[in-house]
Amino acid sequence: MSTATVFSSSPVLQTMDLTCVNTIRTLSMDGVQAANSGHPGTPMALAPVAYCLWQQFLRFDPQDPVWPNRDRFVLSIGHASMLLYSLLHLTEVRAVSKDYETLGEVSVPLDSLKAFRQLDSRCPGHPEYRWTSGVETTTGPLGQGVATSVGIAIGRQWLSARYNRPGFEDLFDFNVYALCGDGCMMEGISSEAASLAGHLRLSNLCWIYDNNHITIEGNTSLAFTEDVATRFIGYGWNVTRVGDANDLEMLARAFRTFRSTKDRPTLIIVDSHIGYGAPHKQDTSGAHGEPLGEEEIRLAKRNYGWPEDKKFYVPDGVYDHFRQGIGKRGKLLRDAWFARIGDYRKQYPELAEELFRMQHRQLPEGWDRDLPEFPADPIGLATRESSAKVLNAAAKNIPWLIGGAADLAPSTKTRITLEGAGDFSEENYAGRNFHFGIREHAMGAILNGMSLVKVRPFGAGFFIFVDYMRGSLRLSALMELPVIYVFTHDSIGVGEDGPTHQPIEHLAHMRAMPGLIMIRPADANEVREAWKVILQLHHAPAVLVLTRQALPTIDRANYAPASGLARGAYVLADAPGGNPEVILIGTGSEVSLCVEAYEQLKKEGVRARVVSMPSWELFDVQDKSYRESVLPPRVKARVSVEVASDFGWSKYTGSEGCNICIETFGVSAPLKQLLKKFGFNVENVVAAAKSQISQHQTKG
Ligand SMILES: Cc1ncc(C[n+]2csc(CCOP(=O)(O)OP(=O)(O)O)c2C)c(N)n1
Ligand SMILES: [Mg+2]
Repeated sequence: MSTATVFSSSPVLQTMDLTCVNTIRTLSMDGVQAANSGHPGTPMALAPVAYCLWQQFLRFDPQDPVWPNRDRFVLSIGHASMLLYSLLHLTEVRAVSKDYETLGEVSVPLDSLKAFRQLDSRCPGHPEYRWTSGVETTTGPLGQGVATSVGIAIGRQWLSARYNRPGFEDLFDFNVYALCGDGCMMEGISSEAASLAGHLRLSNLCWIYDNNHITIEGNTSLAFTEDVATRFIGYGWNVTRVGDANDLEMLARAFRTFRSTKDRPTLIIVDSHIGYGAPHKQDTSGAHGEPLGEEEIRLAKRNYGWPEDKKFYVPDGVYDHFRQGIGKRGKLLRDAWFARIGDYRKQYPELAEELFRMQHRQLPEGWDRDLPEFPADPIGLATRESSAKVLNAAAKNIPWLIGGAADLAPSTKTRITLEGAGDFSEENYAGRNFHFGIREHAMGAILNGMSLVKVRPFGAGFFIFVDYMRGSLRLSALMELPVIYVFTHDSIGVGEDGPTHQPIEHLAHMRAMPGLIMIRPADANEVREAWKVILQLHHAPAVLVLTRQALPTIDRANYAPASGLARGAYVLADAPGGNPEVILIGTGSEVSLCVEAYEQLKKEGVRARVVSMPSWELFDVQDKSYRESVLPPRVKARVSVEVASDFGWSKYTGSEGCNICIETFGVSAPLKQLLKKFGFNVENVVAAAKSQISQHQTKG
């Protein structure tokens, strides 16, 4: 097909529509060219799709891009970021401050488009939530966007079910659109998420699949021949097709079909031509991920009937056209919503108050009043058990604390057992217990999506399977979303299940991730304190790491209070006069072992200190004087005890310290045998402490 034919085969584009579409295309091409890197081809192909959706359908007010009932647009093909940036620019979306006040300036001025991919530009390589207003979620790792969109759609259903009332059925009725490509479709996470979306019959969810048959290595025939339509029909989706991405009529018809489909999600498969209009690069992988080049751009612009030498050109009337379309419609909808929220507040003051707090990430008054205290108990209970109690006590007072597990709620003890909590299902979108199925990766992305609509989600599983969801968890951290991850079965403590189920390097993995708060509490009262800290986080995801096996509940009359947890590490037991010869540092299940060793050492006249260190991240942000009061620099004899890799521990023990750890995979056996095999017993800790003392004395 010659380019001319392709170009003129767009029969239904009206003049102003065409001008707007071509503005999006040329801004995208020029942005990538100026950056000398990026992905021009897909924005060129999908400009009409995005234009049709935004201009005719999206219920979005560019003047208030955080209006809670706005439709969400997710660019799952994050590499096509210039498509989104061009739209944000042309629709004059306003910038929003971090505390959600809408500011006067535009989010993406033309200068930002010109500075695509440059330091500090509002237009980074891939769209970043919390950096560019109008970006609903960070995308780039393929598949994450679509999976997150399922979480947004789930969150919307939950909000509707809880807060909509007769006469206020439209309080929450927004739709979620996600634009995806071959890459998203190939990634397993999209299958997990689509399967759940179909199961839950999320009729507010629409994915638009750019079926261009091109990925980086070439034609999709290299690796992808499945029948996507049949696959999605199998998931229970409504599947429709648009044979030409330039056909605005057909696109509009597909979006109308989506809006009138009330019993399942919709997939719109759109056939497009990557690099549309570029004479030498259209339909080739060459249009995917590199600038077209000045000459090819000139020729493409010629094909569009565009001034060939103009760059970043926005013809007269384009801004105004968007103002009259999405701008006007969005503002009317948004203003009407806010007008009615006043009536809602009068009729349902408590629900309105809940919504206000939730949307501002605040907690209800008295949210922590029922959190339990646990009496000292040498046998104690597993931290997953105490966590269940604390979680339920918190959930009682925080109605939007909702979540579930990847088929492991009975093991992770994460069920909300409060009366009426219910199960989230197609029949009951108000349920607070979620069944994500055995889909860890999608669960993480779905939690992100739920958090993006401001409910407080938690997700649970065995710690070992964090491996399966690291991609999503990383985006929680990158987006600064306060998602709560509850991971149990945190060590060789799982015993007989063996090395496939025994985390070793996982604590180190989590500690290495920026922006994440991990807490591994030592007993039931530390669990309570951990939840307290976690629930008050606004901009960080938390990972709570819990045991399967019982841990003694430390006698706080003899040892320091658990409230020390909030500072990440604290002196639990100390030498007389606060003058230790050696410091024992433990986390989680190893803290009680350190205490036992401490008592033994005390009997022998050795001055030891026990530091419980449930969270490196919380400790590292304390001021220096606190940190040095816990770990005095002069005390070099130090022993860390943790049933995991020692990776990173020398940061606290020094290169001459001792790390009692596990350097191999685990083994299948009863826990007692394992603890002996790996050296987690009092004798070993005592011996290590003494050896540290003599080693450092000799040196000193
Ligand atoms: C998880 C993940 N793996 C690999 C990549 C690198 N990558 C970026 S775009 C791309 C090809 C995507 O093809 P497609 O979705 O069809 O986009 P198109 O080329 O059609 O724009 C790849 C492999 C990525 N961004 N994310
Ligand atoms: Mg493709």
